[in-house]
Amino acid sequence: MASKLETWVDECARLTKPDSIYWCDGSEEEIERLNGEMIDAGIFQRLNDDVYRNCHLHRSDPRDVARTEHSTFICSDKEEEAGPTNNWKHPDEARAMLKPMYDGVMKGRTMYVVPYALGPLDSPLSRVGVQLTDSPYVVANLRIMTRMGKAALDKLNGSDDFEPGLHSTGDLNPENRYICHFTSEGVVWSVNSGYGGNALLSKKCFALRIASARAKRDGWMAEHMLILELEMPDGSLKYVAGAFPSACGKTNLAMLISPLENLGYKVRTVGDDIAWLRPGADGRLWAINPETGFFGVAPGTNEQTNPNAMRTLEENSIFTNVAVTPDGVPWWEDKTDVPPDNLTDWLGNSWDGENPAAHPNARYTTPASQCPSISPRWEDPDGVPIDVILFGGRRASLAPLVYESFDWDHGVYMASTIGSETTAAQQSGAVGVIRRDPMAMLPFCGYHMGDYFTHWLEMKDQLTQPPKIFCVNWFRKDAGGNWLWPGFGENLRVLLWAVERSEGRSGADETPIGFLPSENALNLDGLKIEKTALRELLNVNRDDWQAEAEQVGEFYTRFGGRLPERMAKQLKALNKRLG
Ligand code: GTP
Ligand code: SPV
Ligand code: MN
Repeated sequence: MASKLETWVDECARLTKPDSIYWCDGSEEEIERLNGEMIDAGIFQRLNDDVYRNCHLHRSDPRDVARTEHSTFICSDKEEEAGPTNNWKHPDEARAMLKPMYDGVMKGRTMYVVPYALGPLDSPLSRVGVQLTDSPYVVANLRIMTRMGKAALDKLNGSDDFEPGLHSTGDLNPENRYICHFTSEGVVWSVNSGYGGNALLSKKCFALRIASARAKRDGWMAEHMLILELEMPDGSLKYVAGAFPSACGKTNLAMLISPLENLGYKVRTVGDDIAWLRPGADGRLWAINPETGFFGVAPGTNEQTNPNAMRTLEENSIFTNVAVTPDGVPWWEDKTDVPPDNLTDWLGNSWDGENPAAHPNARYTTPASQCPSISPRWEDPDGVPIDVILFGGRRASLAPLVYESFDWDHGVYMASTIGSETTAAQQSGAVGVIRRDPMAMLPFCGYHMGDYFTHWLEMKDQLTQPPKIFCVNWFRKDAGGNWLWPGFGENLRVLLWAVERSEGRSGADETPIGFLPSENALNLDGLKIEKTALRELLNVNRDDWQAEAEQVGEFYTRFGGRLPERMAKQLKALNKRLG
């Protein structure tokens, strides 16, 4: 009898009608052949092998350069299950709409069957997925981002227990773009996009949206989090997880270079985007990075801000929508102070020197194993025990550099309120309005956000040694619009305070919003920062926080009866403390 996998591949092939079907094994020969075919087809451009060995440039369709949240749907049986923060379509309606789009869509193309594993193969948390796609570019990306090919198929070993995802780039028409998650069956259908989180179904679709719903059911967590390892001068290892909204600094924090290395503080990388966490037998929260690569924001990445990323992406990497020099060296804004001459921009035109040379969401896809700061424990099947969880957004005002929650419930409350201020760069809405992005999961929570809050609260019952929860904000600005905090590597100083607090060391002052570092509690050794800037960074303005609490109250009304009572209680208590 045919296995579920064979039956499903056959069914999808009858619908999409590819010329051929190819099962990926993940081998070296396979990727070399695919790269060659993509170069011949103009999908890939080989970069300069002297400086970027075995690297390729891909220019996506200019209408297909980022995730599209308005075309992303949770197709649960009932609308209520998707909640107020997700787009919803009835599964029958979604299937009826999508089937004609898939009908014959792969004619003249190859259907790649891509088995992949999320998480170390021998981890209790790991899962196998299989993506069907007509995009060799997607195959090449999945080979870097996941444990792709034979190893995953061997792990599956003929069983039915895999995550099925059907993907076609179709005609890339944004009007007909859909990323649909059938949450009750755990199936994803994605059509008319070839980009990142829309098309690499392992990433946001399975490792977050589908996994978050499973995690709620089965008592674990799938989160939009980096994981880093901090070695203390006594050699002990501390683990920090951090959730920041997209393009708000996870990759940079995960790879930071310690400015206090001479004092024995070192930072290593475990993951930069997604964490799967489960309670261990010891009552601690253990985390794995389900991925094997980084799909990182290129612009802004340079020798000063993130040298570890710069070293990682020098080999075996894919660059999407960056600019390129005549001799095949990739370039993006702020890679160097002065742009090189005669650049070709991300659209393939001679760069005009005015518009961005690289698309602002240009990305590199690069193997985690090449990262100089990768932790020896990054593939530990048990994961790493988390001591500290950070949440942060981009707040030009209000939110201090760091503050600590009073307890778990208060931490979950704080996490539910994070977000970023809209700026003049955004098209609609008044400047200074907050886009709330609870736990940085707004676009990635596969079920009702109110139930997700409940899940967070209830996880505490499984933990005798829960991580301590903090909020951070690297993005506070002065009246002139300048960053008050240097950020990047210097963020280590905040990590240190948080870790010390988790051990019951280091000083803190109680304020209405939480504990803040007391004077001299932050290690500022060797850092030049004005006293006034520091005071501003650690200031809690009661009037502003009262206004903030009012806005949170408005935000909470969206969740109606599904807002946990314990969260409403936290808001009430905050209001009381603010007087
Ligand atoms: P996704 O991959 O979209 O989930 O993003 P991410 O959270 O990994 O974001 P990333 O680390 O790529 O950072 C995105 C932007 O934030 C870049 O422009 C960085 O230069 C900027 N950034 C990161 N850390 C800091 C910091 O500490 N201070 C300041 N001012 N900017 C930062
Ligand atoms: C994000 O948007 O949070 C990303 C990039 O990490 S993507 O994979 O496109 O979702
Ligand atoms: Mn992300």
